[in-house]
Amino acid sequence: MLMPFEYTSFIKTTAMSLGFDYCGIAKAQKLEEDERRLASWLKNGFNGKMGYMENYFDLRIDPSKLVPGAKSVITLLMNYFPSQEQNTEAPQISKYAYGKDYHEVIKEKLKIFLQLVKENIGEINGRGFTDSAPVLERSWAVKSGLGWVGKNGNLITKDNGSFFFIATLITDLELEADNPFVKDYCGTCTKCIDACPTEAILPNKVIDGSKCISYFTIELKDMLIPGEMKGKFENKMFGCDICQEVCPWNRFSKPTNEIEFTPLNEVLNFSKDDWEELTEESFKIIFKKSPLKRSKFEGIKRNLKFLDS
Ligand code: B12
Ligand code: SF4
Ligand code: SF4
Repeated sequence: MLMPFEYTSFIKTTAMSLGFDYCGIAKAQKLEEDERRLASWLKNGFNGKMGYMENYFDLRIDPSKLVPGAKSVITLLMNYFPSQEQNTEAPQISKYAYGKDYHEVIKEKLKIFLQLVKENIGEINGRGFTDSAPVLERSWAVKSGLGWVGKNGNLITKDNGSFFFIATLITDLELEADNPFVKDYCGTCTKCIDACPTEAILPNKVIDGSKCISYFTIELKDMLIPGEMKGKFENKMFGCDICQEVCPWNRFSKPTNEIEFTPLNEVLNFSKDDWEELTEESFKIIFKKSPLKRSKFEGIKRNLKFLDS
């Protein structure tokens, strides 16, 4: 068993050994400023039809509501920047969705992480999350010193840009906290705001989720995408990376080492015709473990039709 003074370095070494690229720690406390930001975001309806964003408000701003007695929030980042590009003529898929679904890949790693902590430190209370839980992951990443929230709303690291997934582990273990990231390296740049085709990027790092292409192509379950968006999607069929691709900090992106994020051949090489001819049966087999399954076959077909209209 480890001594308490060894806990923090054990956490950080374990994170790296499991394939995470960054690990930062913040003291678990109520997120006072985020409470205000989140309330205003919801009040403005920027969640659109993502009704789940209105649930569990109290849990989102207070980690001790998710893990009783929470003392530390460990934030982990995992690079997903692919080494290969998709066929540029084909309907475009966001880079995060080239390989295996990150929810599954990261969930497995978090499970092992908690197991290792219990084996080496003892019985602790802890829960790991990525994306699907009511946790303000970007805010915790800033509080853990990993980077800043850019004008495009994304968490940006100074060394490697923003093509990272975020995961959090909330625990009742007392750990040494890192200093929050207080600087902002966007400066006078406005490239993301200028490039966003649907004007979803508002002042003060606020994203109108209800106008984001990612929302329309992945989260919106309606049969039709609103007509006023016609001609604005720049061939995006699933998600959108425009505000990250134009960001100068992503010149520093390096390809991921995670084998599970290796792009599917179909993602890289399918032509527009291949997508259009794809049957539901084949979709279910090819994209069984891919993030594309969130849109379902009907969603992908709807998006393709919208790009053509
Ligand atoms: C809902 C959601 C969406 C919605 C709404 C987007 C939004 N901006 O809220 C939609 C579907 C549009 C979306 C799109 C995308 N998403 Co999304 N999404 C989420 C989800 C589930 C919740 C986000 C949320 O709480 N929104 C509410 C608003 C109010 O919170 P927020 O955007 O996180 O903003 C907070 C911070 O910016 C903070 N903040 C602002 N300034 C400052 C300054 C300081 C000092 C601090 C401390 C905090 C701070 O204030 C806000 C809250 O108080 C998170 C996972 C999670 N549980 O966090 C993933 C998540 C944010 N998404 C992610 C990704 C990858 C994307 C896409 C790139 C996917 C794609 N390629 O299509 C796009 C990017 C769009 C964009 N420009 O933001 C990643 C972000 C990784 C990163 N490096 O930042 C996350 C963290 C998922 C994950 N686990 O990796 N997403
Ligand atoms: S992901 Fe695309 S649509 Fe959404 S804010 Fe960024 S550029 Fe705009
Ligand atoms: S494009 Fe410019 S303004 Fe936008 S996030 Fe990147 S550095 Fe910041």
